[in-house]
Parts: sequence; structure tokens; C-alpha cells
Amino acid sequence: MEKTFLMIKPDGVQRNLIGMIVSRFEQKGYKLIASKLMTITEHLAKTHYAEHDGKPFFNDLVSFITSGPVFAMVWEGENVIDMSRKMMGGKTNPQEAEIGTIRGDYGVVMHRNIIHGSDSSESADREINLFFDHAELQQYNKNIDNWLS
Ligand code: IDP
Repeated sequence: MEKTFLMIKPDGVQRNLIGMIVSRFEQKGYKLIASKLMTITEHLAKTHYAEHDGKPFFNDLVSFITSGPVFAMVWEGENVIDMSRKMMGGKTNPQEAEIGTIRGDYGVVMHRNIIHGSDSSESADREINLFFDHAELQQYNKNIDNWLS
């Protein structure tokens, strides 16, 4: 089953949005298989965002993402990578994200856009492995699974 890495950024944690965001993915029908509240080290931030190294916003991005705890999660389900990006808002800039999405409803500015989500299966694998040990990923069935496939 497809897996993705989602992370509520420090602004989302500070603004008490963890419960609401977890609820959206639960209610959509996705399965939470790992989560933790953690503070990202500078090294992990730079590795996670390596593709942006050298861009003008890179240093601010690293400072922001390490500025307080994040809530890191792994979710599982049908087409969860693309669908969670849609639920986040599709766009990086909350000003461009549709109302009804996470960034569209709660984000205001580009550099505080509440949530991160993997954008491909390669980045999902990479990011899950960066943030979680394999043993932290739970494998379990729910009776509701049959209603979601
Ligand atoms: P994504 O989070 O929608 O996948 P990416 O292009 O991977 O967007 O960028 C990673 C993060 O870097 C964004 O979520 C945002 O916080 C930050 N970012 C991207 N572009 C800019 C920018 O032009 N100015 C400030 N921050 C940016």
C-alpha cells in the first residue's frame, strides 16, 4: 500500500492545528502508521531540503523548520501521495491554495505554509527513511479497511 511522509511545520504546531490536520487525513480514510513530535536538527533540515540548497530562501527555511517542534507522520492508503498534496492545497503558496484545503484555510504566507508532504514516491521513500526507523512504522488492520477499497 502507498505511503507518504507528512509533517506539520512549527507554525502549525504553534497554532494548535495538529488535531485538525490529523482528523482530516483520518476522516478521508487514510491510515496513520507512524507519528512523533520532534525538533529537527540543522543537519536533518539541510538534508531534507537539500534540493533547495543555494536558493535565496534556503537559510530562512532551515531556521524556520528548526525553530520549534514539528509533528512528523507517515500515512498509508490508495494514492495517498497525490491526494494528500491536494488536501494540503496543491500550491506551495497558501495565497494560491483553494479554500477548503489545509494551506488554503489556515496558511497566509509562503514561508509559513503549515504542512509538508512528499511530492513523489521517490521523495516519500527518502523522507520516511530520513525521519523514521523501519521499526517505527506500524502494520495493522482496521475493520473499516474493507469500506475504503
Ligand atoms: P512544497 O512544500 O509545496 O513541496 P517546495 O518547492 O518543495 O514546496 O518548497 C519547500 C518549502 O520551502 C515550501 O513549503 C516553503 O516553506 C519554502 N519555500 C519554497 N519556495 C519559497 C520561496 O520562494 N520563498 C520562501 N519560502 C519558500
